[in-house]
Amino acid sequence: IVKLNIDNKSVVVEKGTTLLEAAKSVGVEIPTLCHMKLHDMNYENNPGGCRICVVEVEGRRNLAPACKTECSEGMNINTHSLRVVNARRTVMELILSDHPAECLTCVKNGNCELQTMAQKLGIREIPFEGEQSHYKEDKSPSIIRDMDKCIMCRRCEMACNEIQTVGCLSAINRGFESVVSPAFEMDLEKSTCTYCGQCVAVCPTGALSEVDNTRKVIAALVDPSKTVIVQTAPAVRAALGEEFGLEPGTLVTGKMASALRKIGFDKVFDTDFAADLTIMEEGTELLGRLQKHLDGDENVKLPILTSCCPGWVNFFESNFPDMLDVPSTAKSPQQMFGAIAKSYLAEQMGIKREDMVVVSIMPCLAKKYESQRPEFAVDGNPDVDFSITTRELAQMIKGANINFEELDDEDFDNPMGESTGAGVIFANTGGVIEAAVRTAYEVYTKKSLSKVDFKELRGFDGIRAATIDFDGLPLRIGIAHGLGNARKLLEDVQAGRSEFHAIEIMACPGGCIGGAGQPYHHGDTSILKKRAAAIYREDEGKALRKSHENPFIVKLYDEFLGEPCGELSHKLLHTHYFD
Ligand code: HC1
Ligand code: SF4
Repeated sequence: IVKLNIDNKSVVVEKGTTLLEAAKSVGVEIPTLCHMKLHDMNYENNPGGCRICVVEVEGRRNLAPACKTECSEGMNINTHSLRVVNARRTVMELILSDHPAECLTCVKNGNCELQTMAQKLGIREIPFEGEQSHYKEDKSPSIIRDMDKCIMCRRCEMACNEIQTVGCLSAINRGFESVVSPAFEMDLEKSTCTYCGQCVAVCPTGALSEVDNTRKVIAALVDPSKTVIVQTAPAVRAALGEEFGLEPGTLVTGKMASALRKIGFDKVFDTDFAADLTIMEEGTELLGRLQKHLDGDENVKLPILTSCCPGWVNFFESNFPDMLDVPSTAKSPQQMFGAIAKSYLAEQMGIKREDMVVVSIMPCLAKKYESQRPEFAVDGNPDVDFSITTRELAQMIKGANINFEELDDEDFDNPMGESTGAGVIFANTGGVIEAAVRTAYEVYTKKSLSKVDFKELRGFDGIRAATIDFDGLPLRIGIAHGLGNARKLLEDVQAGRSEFHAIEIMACPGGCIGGAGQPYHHGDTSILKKRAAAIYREDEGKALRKSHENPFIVKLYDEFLGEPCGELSHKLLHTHYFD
């Protein structure tokens, strides 16, 4: 334990605590551009690079970086002396001297930590004439790298290497030339990037951003020959409100449906419907493999792995090419939605496939890439035409001058807008497998579940395990969120020592509620927990909470698909993987 004073407040902290953390514990926020701690997840980026966090330590000649200075007994710290403020301004002016002054048109305008800091420090001119760096722009189907805007905070490296263990981004070159890049300055598209986008989620500037598809969506909306329908992912409703100043965890499902109609979509549907459909297919696949296993088939692939997260799919395709037959073959709900919309629904609506445009609103950057995978198209016409993020939708709503807060709640359209609570909870880590258990239990045991909440599958620990009693059969379930955690479970499967029957994996910390297309959390990961709680509230409030009870899913199988994992389902709703 050490005692010290920070801005005349006495502070008691554990030995080894940095001044930055100690100050925070008494409500003194020392500004920084590079440091980021994801508290609930035990990840910290602390390269000590930006030097914005300098403070004055009584008795020392030099200012000290608060992020790299440990507290010691009796220290007297001043975090805002004139000398400190002047030093911060100079540091900021130097950082800005080689930063493109493109704020007006930058994707991060209004959300940029560099811009906010410049404003906070009252920077009005840049006295240094800096050389501008010029790197090539790198545009993948999901992510744009504009490294002229990189301030070398290294947060993206933490996300890519420590959280995700993808190992795609690292600093290359030296001095002024240094930049964060894939190896050999390769384009992201040629690298092992999974497009999870967690680098984008933590980037303080516009150096890393999502591909903006809103112009293409608007062009489709104004084209009278097109019927434009939209699907909204489960996680969007729990976060969109943040873009309009609402408290994190505010559910805006009804306002979102209303806004989408005002924007001009012809039909407003819900990806949750397709999540219910995914459970029918994936649940049937799980029970099929389980039965074979119980019958003594030694070749059956268990555990089955969920396959709805395209970041995760990209990860196993690159990192575990010897295991491509282990994951479920079920397409993601986004893609199931597109496949059904452009076959069954188009026929019902009496329109040609090529005259229907399917737009998805996703919390995710990898979904942009997923929608462009060639296997998800018929004669070059994609099942999902454009995928946009929660942030892009917020932009469209603001651009259309819609007063979001005052919108009345509206319902989704039918038939593809009806969903159960099981579809909703896909948004949270553990939710996909909980939804699968609700259906698989009833199909397997032929008994009705008295309680559908499987709290043992919920939570935020990176790796979780639970056993569910299927009427005498103990079904062992594993859950991982974050690809680094997934890697650990996968290595067990690869080595033949996994005890699980089924594993759910989502690439983003928290699952889709923590997707990289959601409103920026700026390191405050408590926001993810509030979104998760909102999703469980929506589930609890639903009249139906098991996917197989969704009446429109029942009708879809009766009228069109036949049975889960049947011939037509296989053609439309299942896929295969590539190394
Ligand atoms: Fe997800 Fe899914 S839950 S992957 O996170 O299975 O993106 O929300 O839409 O497809 O349903 C994302 C969310 C989403 C799919 C569903
Ligand atoms: Fe996308 Fe969700 Fe996977 Fe993240 S967890 S990559 S948001 S699908």
